[in-house]
Amino acid sequence: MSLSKNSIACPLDCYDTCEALYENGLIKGNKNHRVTNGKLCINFANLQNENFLKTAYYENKEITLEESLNILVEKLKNTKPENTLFYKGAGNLGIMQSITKIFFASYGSVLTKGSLCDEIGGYGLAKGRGKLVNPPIENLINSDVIIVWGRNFSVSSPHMYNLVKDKTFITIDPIKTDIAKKSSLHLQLNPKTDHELALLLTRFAYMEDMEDEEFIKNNSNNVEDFFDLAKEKPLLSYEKTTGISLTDITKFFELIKNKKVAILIGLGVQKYYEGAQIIRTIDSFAAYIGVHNKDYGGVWYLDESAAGYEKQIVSKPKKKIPLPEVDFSQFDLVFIQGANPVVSAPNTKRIVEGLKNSFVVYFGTTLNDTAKYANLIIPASNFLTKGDVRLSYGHNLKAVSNAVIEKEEGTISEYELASFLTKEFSFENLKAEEEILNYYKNTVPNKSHKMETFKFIEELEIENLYENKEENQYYFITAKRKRNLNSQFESDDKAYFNPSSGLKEKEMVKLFTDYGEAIFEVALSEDVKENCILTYAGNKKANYLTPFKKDEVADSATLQEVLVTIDIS
Ligand SMILES: Nc1nc2c(c(=O)[nH]1)N[C@H]1C(S)=C(S)[C@@H](COP(=O)(O)OP(=O)(O)OC[C@H]3O[C@@H](n4cnc5c(=O)[nH]c(N)nc54)[C@H](O)[C@@H]3O)O[C@H]1N2
Ligand SMILES: Nc1nc2c(c(=O)[nH]1)N[C@H]1C(S)=C(S)[C@@H](COP(=O)(O)OP(=O)(O)OC[C@H]3O[C@@H](n4cnc5c(=O)[nH]c(N)nc54)[C@H](O)[C@@H]3O)O[C@H]1N2
Ligand code: SF4
Ligand SMILES: [Mo]
Repeated sequence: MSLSKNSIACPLDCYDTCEALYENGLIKGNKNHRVTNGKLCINFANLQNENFLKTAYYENKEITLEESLNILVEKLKNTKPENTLFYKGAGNLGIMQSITKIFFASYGSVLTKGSLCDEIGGYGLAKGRGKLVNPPIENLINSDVIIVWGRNFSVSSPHMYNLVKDKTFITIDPIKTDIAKKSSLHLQLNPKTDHELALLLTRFAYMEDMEDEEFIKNNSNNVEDFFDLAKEKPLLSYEKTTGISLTDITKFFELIKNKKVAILIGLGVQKYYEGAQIIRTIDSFAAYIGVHNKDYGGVWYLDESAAGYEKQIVSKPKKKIPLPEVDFSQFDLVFIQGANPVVSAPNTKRIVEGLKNSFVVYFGTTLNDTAKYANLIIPASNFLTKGDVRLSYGHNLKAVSNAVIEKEEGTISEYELASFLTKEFSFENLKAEEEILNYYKNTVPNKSHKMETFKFIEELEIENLYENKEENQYYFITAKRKRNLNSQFESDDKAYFNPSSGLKEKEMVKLFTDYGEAIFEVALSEDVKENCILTYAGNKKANYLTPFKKDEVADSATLQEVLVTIDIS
């Protein structure tokens, strides 16, 4: 982290949390930020070239910022607070983005809980170990073998990958991803069978005498129950359900035996109704072979980036509703900040209908797909013009942002908007912006990745997708892509199939699920498993197919809990 006045944090929602330096109008990656290591990625370049919003709009007509703020105040004063919704996305992950929550919670708006992203997995991991803290980056560097499990490591965290690119990799993923191609072994499993694979690996670990007796003795008292769970099914049955041969499992153990092992778990394993149970089974396998609590290796996921800090931005909403289930039509006014639900939230048809039936205020930096449905658009000032701090969910370094250029006159920062509204409604003054930022800049968080107790998972109650899948149906995979950041920047709206599908390149197909349908252009790729369809994050059609149903415990999106059929009529 740099304390110089010209550092800029990349605001994008990304594991790497890079820091840049602004010098004479040029922006370069900070060489002293260990993860950034002097380089920035294509998405940072995309962000620099972004056509930032400079004007406010009301019913599609340009108005001044002041007019837009007056309309907002007027609307809020004439609407019942409980009929308003505050909806925040992940367009900018700086901590100051949450400041507006304080106002909307005091005003009485409904807020959201859960996420479209990682909460299911976070819940599952915390359940077994009480907290969610990644090991320090040094532990990754000190490992020999890295198991990349449901994460496209070299694409979704390119800088973390660069730090360890010479290690031995094993990838567990239905898609032959970039990191799978760089791996010594790729286990191309069927989607939503990771819990079974983890149990199978546990059986082999036992046979290989790889149980970490010391970790288990010191931290846990229920390993027998976990092992009983692993023994419930015959070994060979796992071969069929997971699609992984026992020969490949043998190779897996040849690669990890007597090695320092790191496991990087990504979103892929948990986009399902029982995703929390699935990830906990993986973590239990990891604990069984003793990956935890060492000075090397460990398990990484998207951690609670603010762990170890005292929360400086505290809001107390009266009511919260699960994010994936939000129905905008239930509200008289919705305030959408830093989000693009028309592309990123599940079940696009329902989202669009909802937006059409509410007064929509959009507060963002660009005219995105959601802004098209807004009655009132308030332009947020861009990342180069406002101070912020970014904590990372991928590693233990932070990045600091300074206002390095003057903001456009017609725009307003999140802090300025929150202060303005707070004054208009005569609510208690906000804490000073500098005070909040200085706290995060100067505080060394009090956190440790070491766990005091570990509770192995003892039972699984999972409805397997493979049990319900018809021969002509496909699993639905939706994953990140190099050249865009969720719905920001260019999009790839194609549906990727294996050539064995018999479809033709560029052919248009109608796909449907229990939740919706859309027409896609076909792209063929050997990288996609035969029984899967791949669409990338930011695909404008993908979420027509996804369920708005939350998972079983974490109020979060289950984007892959769905089977897809091709409409041949
Ligand atoms: N370039 C780029 N980087 C990004 C982002 C971006 O949009 N673009 N987005 C950022 C955000 S918001 C996040 S949350 C992170 C997420 O980054 P990742 O954790 O890498 O998540 P995904 O790319 O969604 O999915 C990872 C992998 O899971 C695989 N997968 C799907 N289903 C299954 C399954 O059932 N089992 C297993 N084992 N694997 C499965 C997919 O094929 C995919 O390769 O990336 C961040 N970084
Ligand atoms: N099909 C499918 N759907 C997905 C995913 C997937 O992989 N596949 N991934 C899911 C995941 S992991 C995530 S995290 C979500 C992300 O979904 P969202 O949180 O909705 O994020 P984005 O769609 O990227 O939209 C972010 C918007 O924020 C605005 N913005 C950027 N910077 C600022 C700023 O400084 N201030 C303000 N006020 N606005 C700003 C930009 O204009 C941008 O349009 O999508 C989820 N949806
Ligand atoms: S890798 Fe991620 S954090 Fe780093 S510059 Fe690119 S988008 Fe930003
Ligand atoms: Mo995400």
